[in-house]
Formats: sequence, structure tokens, C-alpha cells
Amino acid sequence: MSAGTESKTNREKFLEEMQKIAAEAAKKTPEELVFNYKGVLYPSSICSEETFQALQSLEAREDDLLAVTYPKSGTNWVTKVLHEMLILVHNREITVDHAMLEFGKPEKVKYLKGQPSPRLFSTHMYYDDVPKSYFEKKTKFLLILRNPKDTAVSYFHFSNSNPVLPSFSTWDEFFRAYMDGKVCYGSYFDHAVDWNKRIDDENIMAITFEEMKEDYLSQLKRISDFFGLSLTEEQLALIESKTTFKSMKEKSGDSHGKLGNVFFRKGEIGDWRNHFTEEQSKEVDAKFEECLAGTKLGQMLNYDKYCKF
Ligand code: PPS
Repeated sequence: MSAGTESKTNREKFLEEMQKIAAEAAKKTPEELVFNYKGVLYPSSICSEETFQALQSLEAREDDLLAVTYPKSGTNWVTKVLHEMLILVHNREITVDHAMLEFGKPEKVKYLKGQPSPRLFSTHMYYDDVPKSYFEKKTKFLLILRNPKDTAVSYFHFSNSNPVLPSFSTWDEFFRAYMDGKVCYGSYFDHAVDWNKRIDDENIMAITFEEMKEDYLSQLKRISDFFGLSLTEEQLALIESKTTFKSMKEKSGDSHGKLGNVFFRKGEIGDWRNHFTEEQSKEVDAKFEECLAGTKLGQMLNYDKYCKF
């Protein structure tokens, strides 16, 4: 659900469409709000099995840019960063209409095929669902990770504020669904383990939400270098100022309409401490140990620093 700053008319049309979808979703039962594709739940108001299948025919271009995240890990933040970078490099507006690959109707693939380069996309998909040609062409992917505890808290609040997702009466109820992979896009851990299999691919660079929060300018430089954008220090500083949590939240009405405050909630590290019981925290620790501790992505998460009481 990424957004940018393309022409007002397009943005307004897009937000109106989103509002209609949200109003329709509000009438649905929790069961109707999701569908199961390959054993994973997805939000039925904004994506479909047909779109997943149609996407396979999307031909990758070497200069496409792709941001990959599990939900609530910084998708909108990084998409905005990449969008601003492209605008500076190309000195023109770049559309991020339909940037989220798997959202929308199957016909969108035809629209995407007609879009000029460079195309900027984001996705929460598992790598098997990303069009195969992206791996053949070695298109560059930026993978953004966030620690599993803050991701859960962000997802809990989002689920209860966004009508396209099933809501949860309590944090405990959400926590159980999150740990059992019964939320949209499935288990955080399955998703990270899945993408960890590609981590040595030369066209993939991983970055964490926490690194961005704590060392932002250096991370902006890494992103710019990875995509070969050669931005100057002044340009990076400009992007930094336009993409802080504060400035994105202030403009969220324009970029995300009525759901602005829902997308830009707190933008902090460590809010999990206000939600998790000790038992829940230990359960995530054990799951992390079992699935990710010994992996490259797991090490990047700096788990002890960000996830221990
Ligand atoms: S979504 O719905 O899956 O696309 O959500 P996503 O954009 O991936 O993640 C939303 C969380 O990212 C926070 N956010 C930011 N944090 C810091 N700086 C900036 N600029 C920023 N932009 C978005 C957003 O506030 C959500 O986290 P929480 O913890 O809920 O605040």
C-alpha cells in the first residue's frame, strides 16, 4: 500500500478508489476479508489469485526497482525514499500508481507493461510469487526487515484500523494469529526464512528498519549506491528531510487520504515493550532462535539489542 506524490489528479483518483474499497470491505465478514493462496492468507479486497497468476507474465526490466518487505516493516517509507531518489535523478515525476505489485486487478499487468522506465515497485510477496523474469534479469531488489516484535505491534494496530484486514478484539488474540501465521501474508518467520534463501544473490540488498532509524544518512547512501543512482550528499540530505517520519506523517493526508494516520502511527523502535507479556516475548525469542538466529537475515536484525527486555 505504497504511495507517492504523482500528479494530484491521479493521486486523488487513487485515494477515491481506495476509499470505495475500504467502504466495501467494512461490510464483509472476517472470513470474506481473506482468501487462501498456497496456504497463506491474503486480503481479498485488494488482491486475488488471478492477479498473482497474471503477474507471472510481467516481464522484468533490468532498471526496475523493487522493494520487498513483510507487512509493517517500512514499505511506505522505503518506497517514498526510492521515489524521491528517482525524481531527483530523472528530473521528472515518476508514477508510483499501482506500485504495490500484487494489489489490484489482473488487468493491471497490461498497464504496468506500458509504463515507462524506470518502474518502481514494492511487494510483500514470497519470492516464489515474484515473476520469474526478475531473477533471470537480475533486477535489483531491496529487502527491508524490521524486528519481529515491533512488526507485530504495528500489524496489530493496522489490522484494527484498516477495514480491508480482519480485526482482533485483543492484543493476545492478534499475537496468537501472528505466531501461527494466520494473518495476511502468513508468518513473519516463514517470510524471512523464504527470502533468506536469496540473500546471497548479487541483485539483492537487505537493510533493516532499525538501521534506517539509527543511521539514516548512511543507509540512504547505501541504497543510492546499490541502485547505481550516484546521488550527491546534498541530494541525500534533501531526501532525508523529505522522508523523516514527521514529514511523511504531516503529508499523509495527501499521500494516503483518511488512512494517513493509520499508515504513519509511531515510527519508533521498541513499542513492543508496551504490549508484550514476558511469556509472549519468550515465545518470539524461541521462534527466532529456531528459524532465524543462524541465518544472515537473522544476524542483520541485531536481535539481542532490539528484542530483549
Ligand atoms: S504496510 O501497510 O505493510 O505497507 O506498512 P509499512 O509501510 O510496511 O510499515 C508501516 C510502519 O512503518 C512506519 N513508518 C516509518 N517509520 C519511521 N520513519 C518513517 N519515515 C516511516 N514511515 C512509515 C509506520 O509508522 C509503521 O510503523 P508503526 O510502528 O505502526 O508506527
